[in-house]
Amino acid sequence: MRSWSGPEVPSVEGTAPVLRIHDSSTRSLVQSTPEGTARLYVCGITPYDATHLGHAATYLAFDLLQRQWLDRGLDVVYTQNVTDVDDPLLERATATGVDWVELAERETELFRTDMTALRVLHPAHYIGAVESIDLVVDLVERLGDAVYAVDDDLYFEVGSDQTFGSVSGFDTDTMRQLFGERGGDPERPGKRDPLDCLVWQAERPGEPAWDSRLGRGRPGWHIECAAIALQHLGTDFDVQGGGSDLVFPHHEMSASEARVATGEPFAQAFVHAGMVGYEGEKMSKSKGNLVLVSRLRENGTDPMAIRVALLGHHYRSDWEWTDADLAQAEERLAAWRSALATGGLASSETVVQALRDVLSADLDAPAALSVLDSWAASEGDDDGTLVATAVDALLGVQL
Ligand code: 5CA
Ligand code: ZN
Repeated sequence: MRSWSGPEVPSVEGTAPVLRIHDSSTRSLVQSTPEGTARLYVCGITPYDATHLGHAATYLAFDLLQRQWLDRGLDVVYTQNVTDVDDPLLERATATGVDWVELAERETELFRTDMTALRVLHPAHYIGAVESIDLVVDLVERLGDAVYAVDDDLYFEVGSDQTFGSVSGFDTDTMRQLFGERGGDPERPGKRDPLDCLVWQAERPGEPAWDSRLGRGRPGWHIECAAIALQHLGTDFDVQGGGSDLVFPHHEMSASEARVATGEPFAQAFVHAGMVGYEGEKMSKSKGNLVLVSRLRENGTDPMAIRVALLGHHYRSDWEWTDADLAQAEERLAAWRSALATGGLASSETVVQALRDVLSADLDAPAALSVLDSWAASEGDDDGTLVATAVDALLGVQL
């Protein structure tokens, strides 16, 4: 698929400390020490509705991660998928009388525009599920005896993986509950384990399907990300990312499928962004309680203010959006811009070092914004240009 055009990242004198980042699988901060090239996979959108602030916050978290790596002098290979065929997309297309391909293309295009406006770095490999069907078929075949049929559908047997559960660390009851809530089918008769997940779904009347060696059908969700990540990053890549609603079953299942197929670890760290809520609930397309990036943009909001508002919350926390977030971000941005225009500021080197320190400690963007607030209020004989470059490189904010 076509990616979007991301901004250039300027380089800043000096170097960042080693990144420590929270890994869900060990439930601890781990050091991220890729050699030369860092490899990142982030789960992309299911394009049946417009990008909301929850999506934007998650993609910004991984944008910050890449900026830290780049500041350390690493190259980054970034892969992201688009789940452009799946139940919620097909259901929305049917409900609104729109062709599912058109719906997916329209919402993916809007996502690209939103990401560009927010200055989010683009993936080198932006890959759709539909264009990856052959990869999925190959991977299902590599799973061998770990795959079995229920009617004409194919399932991955989680019991084939001794280390199943190592991503989430959840107990069986929690797994069963979340599996049922998040697209799984724990009650389906004929499965070897209620947690076994679909890898290939046989054609259903009125739904799209592709001919393959597995029969006519379409890919399951988790295997899609396993196949795309393995193809474009290989095994044991540095970070698998997404929102915390993907810890289980999605990231658990993809990692398990990939490990069974390859005999290698899937990723070194599993990094998850917290959930953004609105009006008392998780912001979600299915609930419809959305604040859309595109709507804010249409209303004339500066995309940099949206970016600052989102960076004002630590990527791992769950939080609720209010209009006050935007108002505060606009004030901050105005204060920083005015400081830069006026000059007479504290030493840029010290400020840049402080930004690097807080960002390398689990991407603490709120602390970075506080550093900038103090910088804007400081007095000295520095014109602030170096800080502006660092704010662009490390936080993606154009002053
Ligand atoms: N296509 C799959 C991943 S393969 C998917 O989950 N798509 S999505 O459109 O539902 O979500 C896209 C990304 O946004 C995921 O990483 C998801 O975890 C994240 N996300 C969804 N809702 C929120 C929210 N309210 N707050 C923060 N992140 C969210
Ligand atoms: Zn995914």
